[in-house]
Amino acid sequence: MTKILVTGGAGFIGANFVHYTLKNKPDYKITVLDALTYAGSKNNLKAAMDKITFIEGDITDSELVDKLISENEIVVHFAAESHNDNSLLDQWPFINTNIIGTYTILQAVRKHEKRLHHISTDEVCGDLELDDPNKFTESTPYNPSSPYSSAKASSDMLVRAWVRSFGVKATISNCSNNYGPYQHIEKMIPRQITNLLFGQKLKLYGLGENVRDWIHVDDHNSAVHTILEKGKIGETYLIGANGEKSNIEVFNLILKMMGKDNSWLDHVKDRPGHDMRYAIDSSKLQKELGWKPTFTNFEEGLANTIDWYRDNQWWWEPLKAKVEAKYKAQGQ
Ligand code: NAD
Ligand code: TDX
Repeated sequence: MTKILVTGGAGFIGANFVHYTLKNKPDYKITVLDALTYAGSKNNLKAAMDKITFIEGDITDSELVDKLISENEIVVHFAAESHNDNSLLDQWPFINTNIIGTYTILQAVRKHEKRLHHISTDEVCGDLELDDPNKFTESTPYNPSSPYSSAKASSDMLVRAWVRSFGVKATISNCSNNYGPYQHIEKMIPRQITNLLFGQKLKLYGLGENVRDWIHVDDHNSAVHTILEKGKIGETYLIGANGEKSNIEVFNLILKMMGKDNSWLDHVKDRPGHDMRYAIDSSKLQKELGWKPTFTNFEEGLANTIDWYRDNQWWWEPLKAKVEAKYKAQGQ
C-alpha cells in the first residue's frame, strides 16, 4: 500500500480524486487534509469516509503539515482558494492558502524527502484572443490576470524553485475548466443548473463570448494518476481534453437540456478583468505519458452533470440562498 496525502480532498476536484482513487487504484491508502472552508464539505466524501483517514486542518499549519507529510509517501496538493470572483472581493485568503500554504507543504516535503504533485490551473498563462490559432503549452509564459490566478502562478513558481534549489521531487499540472459532480454552486455550470432547478434565470456575464476549455473531472484525475505513475520529476504537464466552448454555447445547451427557452437567460454585469479564452494543448501528456481523456462527448457529460444536481438537491440546496445573495450584491 502506498500512503498518499490529499490536501483539499473535501473540495470539488479533491473529493472526486478520492472517489476515483478508491475505485480505480486500490493500492493507495488515503489521508485527506482539508480545512473545510465554505468550499469544502464532508458531504463530498460521504461514501468514502469509512475507507480513508480524514484530518480537519489547515495547510498553513506547519506543525500539522510536517507530521502528516512525514507519515505519507506522496502528497497530491489540491487545497486552494479557487474562485476568481471571490478573489476580486477579498484577496488575503488567496495569498494565505495558495502561496503560504504551498510554501508550508514544500518545506515539509523537502525536509522529509517526499514526492509532491502540485495541482494548478491553465489560468496562470493569462488568456488568449478568440481568433488566436495557438493554445497554451508548457512553454507559454506566465501572465496571470486575477488575484486567484496570480496566487496560483506564485505557488507554481515556488514549486519550480524548490525543485531546482533543493532537489524536491515534485511535478506540476495545469488543467483547464473542470465540470462534474460535487462542484460548488458558485461556479458557472452548477450555478446555472441549480438556478433553473430553483425557478431562477441563468446569469451570463457580459456577452458570453468568453471561451473555456471544459474537461470532465474524472479525466483530470486520471491524468493526475498518470503523472504520479509515469511523470518525470521537475516537469510540468498541461491537462486538457479539447473541450473549447463559448459561455453562451454552454448556456444554450443547459437551457435546451432542461427544457427552457431564451427568456430564462439574464445578461448580468461582466467580471472585471474577465479572461477571454483558455485553450490547452495537452500533446506532451498524451505523447510522453500516453494519457487520453475518456469523456470526449461534452453534451453527454453535461447531461449527466445536470442529472446529478437534479438527484442531489440535499447536497446543494442549503447553500443556494447565500451564494445568490452574494452574487446579487455584486450585480451578478
Ligand atoms: P474547491 O474550492 O472546490 O476546493 C478547495 C478545497 O480546499 C476545499 O475543500 C477547501 O476546504 C480546501 N481548502 C481551502 N483552503 C484550505 C486551507 N488553507 N487548508 C486546507 N484546506 C483548504 O476547488 P476545486 O475546484 O476542487 O480546485 C482544486 C484545485 O484544482 C485548486 O488547486 C485549483 O486551483 C485547481 N484547479 C481547479 C480547476 C477547476 O476548474 N475547478 C481547474 C484547474 C485547476
Ligand atoms: O454565473 C456565472 N456566469 C458566467 O457567465 C459565473 C459564475 C461565471 N460565468 C462565466 C465566467 C467565466 O467566463 O463563466 C466562465 C466560467 O466561470 P467560473 O466557473 O467562475 O470559472 P473560471 O473563472 O473560468 O475558473 C475555473 O477554471 C479554472 C475555476 O473556478 C478555477 O479554479 C480554475 O483554475
